[in-house]
Amino acid sequence: MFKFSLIVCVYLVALATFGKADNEQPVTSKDRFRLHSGDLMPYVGFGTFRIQGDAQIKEVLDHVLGSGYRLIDTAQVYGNEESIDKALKVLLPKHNLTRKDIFITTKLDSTYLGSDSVYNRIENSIRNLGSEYLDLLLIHSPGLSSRNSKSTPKNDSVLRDETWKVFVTAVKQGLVRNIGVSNYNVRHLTELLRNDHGIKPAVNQVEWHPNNHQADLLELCRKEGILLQAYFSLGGTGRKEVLLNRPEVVKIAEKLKKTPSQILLRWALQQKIGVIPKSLSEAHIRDNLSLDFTIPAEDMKTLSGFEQNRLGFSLDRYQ
Ligand SMILES: NC(=O)c1ccc[n+]([C@@H]2O[C@H](COP(=O)([O-])OP(=O)(O)OC[C@H]3O[C@@H](n4cnc5c(N)ncnc54)[C@H](OP(=O)(O)O)[C@@H]3O)[C@@H](O)[C@H]2O)c1
Ligand SMILES: *[C@@H]1O[C@H](CO)[C@@H](O)[C@H](O)[C@H]1NC(C)=O
Ligand SMILES: *[C@@H]1O[C@H](CO)[C@@H](O)[C@H](O)[C@H]1NC(C)=O
Ligand SMILES: CC(=O)N[C@H]1CO[C@H](CO)[C@@H](O)[C@@H]1O
Repeated sequence: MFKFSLIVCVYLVALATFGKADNEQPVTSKDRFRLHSGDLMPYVGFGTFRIQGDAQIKEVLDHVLGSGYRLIDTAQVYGNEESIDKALKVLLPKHNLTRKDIFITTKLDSTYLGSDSVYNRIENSIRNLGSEYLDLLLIHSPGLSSRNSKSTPKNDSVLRDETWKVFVTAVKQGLVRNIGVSNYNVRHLTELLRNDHGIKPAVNQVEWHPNNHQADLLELCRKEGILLQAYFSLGGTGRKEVLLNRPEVVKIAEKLKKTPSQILLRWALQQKIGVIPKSLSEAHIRDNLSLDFTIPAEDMKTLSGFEQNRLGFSLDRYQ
């Protein structure tokens, strides 16, 4: 009996020590976040916004898989789900991978938020992606992008709730493994957590970079075990100069012998925030996965201290 207790005790101490060490370890580009479902989601993924057409998608994803990315971020509105499927049919065997080795995120087209077609749209994405399931499905935004005279009279809050109910059904039926949200502020997320129909959101994907970050949103996500995943880490397509050429970023990059892009991605990763950079260039794709270094505290402070200036739309405009 004593021996047994001792073993249990040693085990518990080992578990506590390991758990602690694990928490304190800086995140590396190979690390994965454990979602509520138990699934592991890579912290670093690849974004595919504005990468379109079978040829371009195949060329880019070949570099992406070859560099070691295992998460692909798409959306119904990116119009590339079918191209991604065609490319993966060839590229997975080429890179000695199977569907299980990769993690695919897609997002519900906001035009359909709260509509009768949500379930159909999910089935359609699964068909497009040639898969039996989605690893992660997100509500693309917390409201309709535009309201016109033909829009539903229901407010955004009701549309979000009705969508989430269908998402929960899709998980229960095995179509989708994890569900989450995108562009949710603290108010939207708090509302969902109050009435989640049995499944908490796994992820919140938001605009997040040194010019736009909110401590309260990060704190709420951490408290609830939700992965905060950043987009526009590099300033977004077409606005690279905003962050990549910023003198403080360039200076820190030179000091640490890294590229400005690696500094911006590491700044997020070091705070256990997911990133999904997008690039058409093979060198950039590789560059963006070399993130296993540490930015010293004083430089983290500099980066986090930039004036706040959202690049995309305001999330507060949604009811
Ligand atoms: N949920 C949402 O509402 C939402 C909104 C926006 C984006 N997203 C997701 O987030 C992903 C990332 O956002 P994003 O594509 O807009 O912007 P981003 O990743 O911030 O920036 C992409 C731009 O950075 C350049 N770049 C990439 N790596 C570089 C490097 N190492 N050095 C220099 N430049 C580099 C790329 O140009 P090159 O091609 O020349 O490398 C591209 O123009 C999207 O693809 C999408 O999956 C989601
Ligand atoms: C492919 O992957 C399997 C299983 O991970 C491994 O045993 C095998 O050696 C790999 N083959 C090549 C060519 O990399
Ligand atoms: C949205 O509509 C519902 C049902 O009509 C109502 O209960 C709720 O208070 C409204 N919320 C907002 C933010 O307007
Ligand atoms: C050019 C470059 O930095 N390549 C790196 C990209 O990331 C992979 C995986 O982290 C490294 O092995 C490469 O050296």
